[in-house]
Amino acid sequence: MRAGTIAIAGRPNVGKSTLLNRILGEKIAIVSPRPQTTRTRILGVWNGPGVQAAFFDTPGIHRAEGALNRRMVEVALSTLREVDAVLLLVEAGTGPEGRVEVGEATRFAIEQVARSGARAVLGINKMDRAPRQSLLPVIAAYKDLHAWAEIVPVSARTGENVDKLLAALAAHLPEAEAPLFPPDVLTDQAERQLAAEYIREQVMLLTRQEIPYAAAVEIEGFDESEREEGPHGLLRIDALLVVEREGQKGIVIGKKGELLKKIGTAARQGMERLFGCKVFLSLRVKVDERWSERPEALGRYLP
Ligand SMILES: Nc1nc2c(ncn2[C@@H]2O[C@H](COP(=O)(O)OP(=O)(O)OP(=O)(O)O)[C@@H](O)[C@H]2O)c(=O)[nH]1
Ligand SMILES: [Mg+2]
Repeated sequence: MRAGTIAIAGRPNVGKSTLLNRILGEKIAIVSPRPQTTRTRILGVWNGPGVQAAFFDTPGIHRAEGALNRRMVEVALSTLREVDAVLLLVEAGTGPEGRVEVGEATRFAIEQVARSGARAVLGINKMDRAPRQSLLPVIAAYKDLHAWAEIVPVSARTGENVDKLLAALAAHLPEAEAPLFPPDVLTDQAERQLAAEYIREQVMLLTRQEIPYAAAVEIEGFDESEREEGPHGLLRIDALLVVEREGQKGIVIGKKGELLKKIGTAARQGMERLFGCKVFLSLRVKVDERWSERPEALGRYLP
């Protein structure tokens, strides 16, 4: 068999986490239309016939400013150096008049992959948004920018070509006597970490301006004493939504607490699907002054 590790890398917002979820058929990585949604590396193990691929979803590679963003990019770049192969994702988009423009941010990400020396497959994501006839020029624009092992257009949203992409990646994994992970391992995230991420996802989706980037989530309680599969099971989760300034606290709570309630309800519904039982979520807000700029605070708030 073949078994190995694959980093899913690329600039922010190209669909890395969406693709991981699509490959696994399970939502283990949060997704939002905002860049810099993923803050840490997330393992997702995929088992196919004669192959096991351990994927690492990574934060978007960008020219980072601030302690939090620098830490995120470090995580992505160090993962590139540790894996058997890299899947670099870019977007299929074309510019005005159908011209293909490979932007500076994408070039920077390609440069980092080249530097890592890893074998790289290029995935051109969001092909559902691109007219068919534009795919060949897009491929042509990327072809000579790096010595790609393969180039595969794909849609993480619709699933088109994901099978082709998996086959292309599997071919570049080392031969192995045994899989790296037991067949029932899906991710390395603990359930309380997934719960925190589901809450943060709703903050990314439901708040604006600087709030999504000022928010972190801490799980204080995860009570499984009444947990069982099905409609009678109950999971009690106590969570803290951490923001950076007093003014942000008022904003996320909202008028009569409405915004916080909306965040909590949406997150709870997602968790109930994920955990397969009822969830009672208590969500409160705490201020930790400028946590994202303090390197020592990052260890606490990054899963
Ligand atoms: N049309 C289309 N949209 C997609 C596709 N894949 C992802 N998206 C959208 O692109 C946005 C970003 O998706 P993410 O999966 O969060 O992107 P990411 O690369 O993980 O982003 P970061 O974690 O911020 O680096 C979301 O709004 C997704 O719904 C796709 O194949 N087609
Ligand atoms: Mg992501």
